[in-house]
Amino acid sequence: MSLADFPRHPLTFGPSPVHPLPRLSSHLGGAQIWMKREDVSSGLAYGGNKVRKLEYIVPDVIGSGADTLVSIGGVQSNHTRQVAAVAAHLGLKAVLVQEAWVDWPDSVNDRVGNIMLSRIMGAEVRLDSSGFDIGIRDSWQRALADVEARGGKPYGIPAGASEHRLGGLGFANWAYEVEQQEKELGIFFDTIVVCTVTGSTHAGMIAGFAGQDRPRRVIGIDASATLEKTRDQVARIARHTADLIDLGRDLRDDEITVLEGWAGDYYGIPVESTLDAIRLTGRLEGVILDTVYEGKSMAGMIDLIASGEIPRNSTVLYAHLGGQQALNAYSALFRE
Ligand code: 5PA
Repeated sequence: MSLADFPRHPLTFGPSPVHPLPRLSSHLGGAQIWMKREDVSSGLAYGGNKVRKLEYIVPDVIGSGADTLVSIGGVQSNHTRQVAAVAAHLGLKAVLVQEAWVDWPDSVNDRVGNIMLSRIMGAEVRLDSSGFDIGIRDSWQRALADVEARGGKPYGIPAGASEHRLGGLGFANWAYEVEQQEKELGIFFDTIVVCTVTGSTHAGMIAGFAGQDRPRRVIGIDASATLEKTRDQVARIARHTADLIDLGRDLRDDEITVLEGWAGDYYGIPVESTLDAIRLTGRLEGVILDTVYEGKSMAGMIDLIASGEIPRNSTVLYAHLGGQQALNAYSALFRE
């Protein structure tokens, strides 16, 4: 099967916008930087990268006859907010396990931003004290069993929709979309930069780009400081997705690049380079990044350009995956 043979339930406005960042590019004195905007590509609760993944999962949900989506993430998970929005849009219920992935002292952490939006959209939100983990969790299995026990029909979506059989397809499609946009713009992005945590965004891109004629670098920036686990998960999902879409060859190890150095010590805790990258992008371009994900991948891209690791004659595409909704839980960091 090729990607086009998989059913896709549109949840986005169409291809996500692509635009240059001229002031950031000239500030860094080198590579031409463009951005592709998953944060403004859907009308469902501010969108983000999970909406695109869910486009390929929804047909399976509908086919299963489920009445409740059950998913999991941290208290400020963007993923669970997008699951809540898609459930509302489809007329389904949502049960969301929100774990204590981030030891963050902000007193409104469990009230504002993503979790507030999920509550507004009618999701059943369950706070759980477990820490960060991208694997399959007991609390999620329990939530699935509880829905069944009360007579519902649950459909499980794991963290970030990554450990789902179809989780990589959305961003394989992103790679095709980029190729199409390049033709229209008369441009070629030789380097893609993307934030990586549960892995299927980056993995889907790798599988999608691997089938294209002209090679390019897809650089994943680790944002959770659990590098080995992340790298394994990205490799596994990339290979699985490549098989699903009949790539017709094995992915090479050098096609799977996850770089560390900008996550700080913990998932969800920004470090100085994160805050610098957020301020720089805000002040030069009026584009907002968050403290958990995009601030860290932007910090990585800035350093890679400054060091020449991404050459000055490169044309770079930064994937903006959304996530600004969590910023209100980090207000103390931006008082000055
Ligand atoms: C997330 C994920 P992957 O999980 O597919 O690697 O994507 C990383 C990522 N940027 C990058 C933003 C804004 C994200 O929300 N978020 C998770 C969540 O629960 O929100 C899955 C972790």
